[in-house]
Amino acid sequence: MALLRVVAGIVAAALVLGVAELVAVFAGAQSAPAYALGATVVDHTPDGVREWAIQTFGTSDKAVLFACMGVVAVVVAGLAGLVERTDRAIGSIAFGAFGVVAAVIGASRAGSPAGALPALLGTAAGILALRALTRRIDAAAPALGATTVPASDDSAVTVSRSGAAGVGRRPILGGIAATGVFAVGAGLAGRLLGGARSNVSAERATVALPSPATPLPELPPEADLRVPGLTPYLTSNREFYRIDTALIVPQVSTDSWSLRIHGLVEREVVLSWDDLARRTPVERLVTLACVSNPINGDLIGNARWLGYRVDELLAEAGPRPEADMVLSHSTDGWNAGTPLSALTDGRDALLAIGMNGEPLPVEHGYPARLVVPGLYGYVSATKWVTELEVTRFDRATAYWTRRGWSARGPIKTGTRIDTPRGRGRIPQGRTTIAGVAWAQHRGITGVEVQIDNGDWQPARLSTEVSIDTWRQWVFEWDATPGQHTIRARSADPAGTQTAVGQDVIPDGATGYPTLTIQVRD
Ligand SMILES: Nc1nc2c(c(=O)[nH]1)N[C@H]1C(S)=C(S)[C@@H](COP(=O)(O)O)O[C@H]1N2
Ligand SMILES: [Mo]
Repeated sequence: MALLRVVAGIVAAALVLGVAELVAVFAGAQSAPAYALGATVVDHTPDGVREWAIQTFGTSDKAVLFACMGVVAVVVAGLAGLVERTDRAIGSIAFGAFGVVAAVIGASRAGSPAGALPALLGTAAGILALRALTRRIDAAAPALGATTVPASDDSAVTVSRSGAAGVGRRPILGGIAATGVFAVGAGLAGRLLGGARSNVSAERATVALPSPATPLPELPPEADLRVPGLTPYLTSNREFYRIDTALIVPQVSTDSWSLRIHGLVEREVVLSWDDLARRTPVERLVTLACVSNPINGDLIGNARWLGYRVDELLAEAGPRPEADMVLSHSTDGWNAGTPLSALTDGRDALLAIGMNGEPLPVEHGYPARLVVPGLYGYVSATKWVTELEVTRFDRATAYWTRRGWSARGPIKTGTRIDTPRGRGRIPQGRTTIAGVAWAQHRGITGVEVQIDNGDWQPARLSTEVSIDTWRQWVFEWDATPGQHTIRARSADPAGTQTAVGQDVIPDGATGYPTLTIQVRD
């Protein structure tokens, strides 16, 4: 009996989510409880946990979050089912409480009262199902020999057991199965319809990118040294790291997209996609990096970005003299605070619409995002961007700054060893050590390699394409048998990067990448 009650609670909860998914097709994907609650958890996850999740699960962190939420939901729903009785609706009250909370969060996520509907209607369906299933279980309970039957009364137990299969259990199991089927059907239908309705991939495939004012010059032959195992100079869209807080990739169509520039400006400006089309874009190479990139990590990539100069767009609105920050907002409520000076000092800060010759991939911000050379993504690279709010650092606080990260995030000079890779054993003799080095908007002036605490020796560098992109480096080494420690470090015009190790929080990791390898004899 207890098991049936637990299962009833779980299928009733599944019905809540299934019906909610279906209603969310009309109320907006952001309002589905699974998404709205997940997004709220993401927004309130403590720094340490977030860092641990990113470093442990990488880009699967979102799947892990949903799995954890699923486990919690199953446990809570099972308990609610277990305590529910026809004349004691404790489980239903728990469902109702969940529904109210999810409705409030759904409405606020969707930005409209309609966002409450998925949770409310879903919960109503779930409570009806839980009540109906509980009534059947309670009605059958005496016949099924509930725990109230004294164990010593053998005849009573025997009678009730025999009645179990025939009278009581079949309608209960039927009800549970029907509820489950309905829940899964509604959920799948909601997902399919919602996906078809909002998916912008088809639209993206039809976007014809404008040509830049001047085409990018061809890369110098030595920009990419093409060493086996070494990261290519250009990162393909497929290989490009993805970091964001979005549990559902925002689907923003060019028709609905606009960029509003407001706040401390002379005149508010709203640009539609067609307004952009009347302007001429530029194309630039910029290496984007995440502040959460650990030493030797891969949350960094170099792409060719097509976009409109942010300094020109801002000039149309006319920032007031007291402004010193631009808070850029995305459709999903995320934001970044960028120093106004970084957007207007002449560097190639772009409102990007193209990445490596294609419209922005949807997960990289389609149809438009910011790319600012020299600044970590969390303070600059807003994807799905629709608003530039000109403001001041002492008035506004951006998403990650509220969560303990630095308000300002210039990219720190860094070095990565790509080859040889750690752990494996390598043969003795001539060995190519190679990697990448970056100091966006300052430029890499040199890379040095150290073997076993010996002297630092200069590596060979790829040709500098721009100070906004990384450079490859190569060092030839005659590997001798035994264990060796390899370190690398870079310099920018201000000097050699710091050897002091620091974690990614609050403004980026520092320290030299170190590799320990075994050389065979
Ligand atoms: N809307 C939105 N934009 C965002 C983020 C986000 O969470 N939401 N994350 C930022 C961070 S922390 C980084 S490092 C870059 C990563 O961009 P990519 O995913 O295209 O590599 O996007 C930035 N833009
Ligand atoms: Mo980031």
